[in-house]
Amino acid sequence: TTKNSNDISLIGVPLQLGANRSGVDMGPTAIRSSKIQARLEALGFRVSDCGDIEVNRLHDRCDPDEKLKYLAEIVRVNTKLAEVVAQEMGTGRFPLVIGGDHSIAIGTIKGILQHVNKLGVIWFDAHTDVNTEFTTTSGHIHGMSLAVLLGHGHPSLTSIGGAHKKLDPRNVVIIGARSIDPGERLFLKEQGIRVFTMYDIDKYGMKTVMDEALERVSAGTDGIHLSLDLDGMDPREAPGVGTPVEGGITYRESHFAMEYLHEHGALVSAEIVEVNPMLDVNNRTAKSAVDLAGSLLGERIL
Ligand code: HAR
Ligand code: MN
Ligand code: MN
Ligand code: MN
Repeated sequence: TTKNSNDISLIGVPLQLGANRSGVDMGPTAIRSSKIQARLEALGFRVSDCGDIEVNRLHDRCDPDEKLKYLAEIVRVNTKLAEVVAQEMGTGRFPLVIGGDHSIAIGTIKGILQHVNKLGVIWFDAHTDVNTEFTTTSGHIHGMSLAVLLGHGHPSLTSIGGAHKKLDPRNVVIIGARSIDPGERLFLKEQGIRVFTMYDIDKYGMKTVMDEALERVSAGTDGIHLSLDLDGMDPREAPGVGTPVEGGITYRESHFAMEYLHEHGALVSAEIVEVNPMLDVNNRTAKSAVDLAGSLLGERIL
């Protein structure tokens, strides 16, 4: 694995089809403009920017009743992404994927699973993204990516990178949840996934939450992946997201989580998703994303 790698591969994925809302496809540009590369280089990393995975712009409206909107193109992009992530990781580099909507977690994590057999995942998000085509009310695939990675969902999604490559629900935690659909509630319960909702963060504090989270994602695993959906943060501090939900994680709580995760070690990869510059205020959300990436990869206050 690439634990403690000094080399980072930055991979952009300007995909919006999983959210069916324009703007999030400009996330990689906004994050690069906020100087992510210089920021990581200042920490001593050698960063190579792999550029963007090509996405075909589909301007035709799809059927509003469709339960898997833009499935074919999302499968194609994620298949390519999984290949690129696996290839970069195979040369000992740390993949840092910048999106794009959260459906790209499918490609990112399937790519990582080619090298890390038992992977722990921290899913930082206001949502839980465990719908399937049978439970979704929106048809948006970004609301299904975690279910797919657990082996549940449309076969053309679950088979990306091999259907046997999947996450163990015991090694997955969700932090920051405050918008969960009825079908998702049932799924999370059946799968036994530990969800730290905003109630838990308020009640126990981020440190206690992170202690239990890290214990779960570390138990019997070979590495940890962070899937960072910026809508996990409070929309006052991260307004540039497609599906804001009030009452979120503060700027400081988010940073503490990143710093603490870095201190724990074992991080093998990360992705930053759902930054939508069209909805942003003075680029605040892209800047937050870069600040969080800094903390995650070793920046310290003192
Ligand atoms: N649960 C809703 C759906 O499935 C909303 C989903 C997601 N939005 C995200 N993902 N940004 O975290 O449509
Ligand atoms: Mn999400
Ligand atoms: Mn979300
Ligand atoms: Mn199952």
